[in-house]
Amino acid sequence: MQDGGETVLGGAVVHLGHLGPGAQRTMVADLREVVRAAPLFSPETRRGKKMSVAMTSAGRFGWVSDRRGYHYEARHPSGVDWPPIPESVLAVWRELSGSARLPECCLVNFYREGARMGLHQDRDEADFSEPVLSISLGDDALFRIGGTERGGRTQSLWLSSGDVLMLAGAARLAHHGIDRIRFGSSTLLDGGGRINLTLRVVT
Ligand code: MD6
Ligand code: FE
Repeated sequence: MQDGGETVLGGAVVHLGHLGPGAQRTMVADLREVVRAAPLFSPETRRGKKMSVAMTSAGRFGWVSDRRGYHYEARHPSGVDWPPIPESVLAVWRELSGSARLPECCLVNFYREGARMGLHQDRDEADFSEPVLSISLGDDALFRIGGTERGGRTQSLWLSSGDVLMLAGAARLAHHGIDRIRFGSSTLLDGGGRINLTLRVVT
């Protein structure tokens, strides 16, 4: 572990540089196995627009988006079970989440050049007293966070590889998104890009 301290942005707690280079590489190797079992796909929004981010999941539930809207599914679109959440990822949850439960979904978001994620809330889970924890790997990303209500003031922060961000308590339902990535800013992933993992208790 190589901790660069903590900062708070709009109620989100960010553990800067929580994962050192070795831990990041181990996690990427574990994620290659996840993607081999459950390949990345590009979901459509409810309006039928392709998302710029490619996704897959690990755990008991995976997060999917299609014409029926956003929801959790017990299987990958190919019909296979989602692979288990890697131990290297669970270790971060155990260390930082403060939760007595384990995550039931690890959503894997992959950002290629030009990918972004619009402002949204994570609200498809049953228990908002459980935190959502996210891990950034690869290229830097401009993270934006606002309040629980739409349309308020927002604040931004560049997230780097190894940073861990937590939405909990009053910030659990804050709007947030990724405006852009600095493609090629990290050498962690061959070919560049960014991986973001979000860990959630679903039920
Ligand atoms: C991303 N993150 O960093 C998008 N959600 O690519 C999220 O959507 C997110 O960072 C919930 C909690 C933390 C997050
Ligand atoms: Fe989110």
